[in-house]
Amino acid sequence: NSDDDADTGVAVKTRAKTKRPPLYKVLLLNDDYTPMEFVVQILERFFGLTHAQAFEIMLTVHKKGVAVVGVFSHEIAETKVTQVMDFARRHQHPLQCTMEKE
Ligand code: TYC
Repeated sequence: NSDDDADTGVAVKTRAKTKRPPLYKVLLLNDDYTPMEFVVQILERFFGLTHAQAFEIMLTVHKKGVAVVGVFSHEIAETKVTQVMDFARRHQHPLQCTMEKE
């Protein structure tokens, strides 16, 4: 057995490690100016949420200040953040969206 450690009689099993990529939370932050309906629209459009799901998350952000919208790979999370920030800026709303490692 090629896994044996120099014939000490101790077999050391090795196994190829399949490393899962790290996941990132996409966070939506509250502010006093962005209309509630606009936030709901963003959550439907970019995160594929139903109106009811989007409304619920919007309310959580409104009441608690922040909420996790979803968990994604680094690249997907970055895309979501960019889409939200661009869309908010185009409509001149101060809405903030960020990501952080899970
Ligand atoms: N607080 C905003 C308002 O009262 C609504 C809002 C909710 C803004 C969620 C941002 O991420 C947000 N119009």
